Amino acid sequence: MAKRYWQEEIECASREQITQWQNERLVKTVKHVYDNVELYRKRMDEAGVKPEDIKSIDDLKKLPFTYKQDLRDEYPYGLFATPLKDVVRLHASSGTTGKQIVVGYTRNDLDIWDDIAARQLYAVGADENDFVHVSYGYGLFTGGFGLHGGATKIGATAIPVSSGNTDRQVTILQDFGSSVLCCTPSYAMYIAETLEKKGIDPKTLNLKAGIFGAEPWTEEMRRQIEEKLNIKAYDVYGLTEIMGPCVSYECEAQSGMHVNEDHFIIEIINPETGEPLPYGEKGEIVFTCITKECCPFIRYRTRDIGVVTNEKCSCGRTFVKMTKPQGRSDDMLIIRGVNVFPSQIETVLLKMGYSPNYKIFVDRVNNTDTLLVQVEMTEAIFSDTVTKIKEHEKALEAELRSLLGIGADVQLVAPNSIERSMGKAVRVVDKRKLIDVK
Ligand code: DLL
Repeated sequence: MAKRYWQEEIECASREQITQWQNERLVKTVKHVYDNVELYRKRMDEAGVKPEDIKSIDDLKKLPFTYKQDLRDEYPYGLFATPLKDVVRLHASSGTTGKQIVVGYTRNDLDIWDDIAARQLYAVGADENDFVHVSYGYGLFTGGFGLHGGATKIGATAIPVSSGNTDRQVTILQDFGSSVLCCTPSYAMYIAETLEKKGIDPKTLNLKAGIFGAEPWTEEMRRQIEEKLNIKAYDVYGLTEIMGPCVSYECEAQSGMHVNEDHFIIEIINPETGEPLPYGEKGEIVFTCITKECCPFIRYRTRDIGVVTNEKCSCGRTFVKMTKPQGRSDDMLIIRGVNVFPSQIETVLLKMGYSPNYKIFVDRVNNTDTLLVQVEMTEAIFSDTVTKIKEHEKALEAELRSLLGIGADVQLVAPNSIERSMGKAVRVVDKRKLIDVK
């Protein structure tokens, strides 16, 4: 793919230039939130930090963290730093637990969002000749509108299909000539499965690339999607609180996502102590927004676990890259004292030739944690004898034990028996938590 950028002078800027932008913008943003949001003023006063103490990004660590709980406590508009008359759009997310959180955008915030989504689309090879098929949900979720804004900004034809109605998605893919598909990776797999069932060869479609994110997915899953849809599959990361999709974006190197550092400062911290960690070390991802007007969260604790690298990228972009988040610290399962990420289980399943249609059940029986992995058999296994199926289960159990370091039970279930997801897949049922809540 020829090298192409939406904003080359920014995406390929020198480190000195990026640092200069970050220094100037951080100073301005800290003053903005201190002057306009009571919570920041209170937290900074308590920490003994004044806006004047923040002169450059080296002073970032002096600033208190912001948490998702703060958005819940200040629901709905308590953290907005601009008057409501300047807010032109609201987005919200309910997450898996608790009250929903609300984030506002000014006109200027939306322009920036469109630009970073445009960077993502350019990075995967899209331009004004493309048809961008957006199957992320439109609505309060940021996925649909986020990619849509980028598509119209680059002059491509946006197809705002939204999620659901998979038969119709397929018809549109065929009839409208969609060339870039945007949806969750689990939904991309479902679309691929539907094509297969209908006997449609993906080579007959116009698709060339996909922008998949909003949930964890593995490299194995990427390979499967690329093969089944005959496209290049790119990762995209973001969260409602920061700016929805495209906070970081993958380029043709497909080896991590460039963080839009002219708008967001990324830090990796030790989640236990809050201490910043150097590049290359694994920890919790923390973002500080430095150009947003309405909700410029400062040192926002994402709970996502990842690694940042500043190695030179072959694409020419100079923004640092973050790895695929390896799960959220609050998604991490602790089973019999061992940390288990659902993505580790997915890696094993896909390597062993199973589809990414699985469910993980965790329970506590007689004070001992139990782990059950349900996965759909392949059609070939389905026609095997019961004894053979048991052997396949044992083989998977052995593989899981060797990777996770603890035993897991495996239950192979009939093909197509696990419910498909049109948005973020819910794969873990932790019955221990359900009991705790009661
Ligand atoms: O999922 C925004 C988004 C939309 C991102 C479309 C990408 C594409 P939330 O619903 O607030 O926002 O969920 C944010 O999803 O903290 C991560 O835990 C997870 N997540 C997002 N992208 C990825 C990814 C959107 N590429 C939460 N890989 C984040 C792994 C991801 N996890």
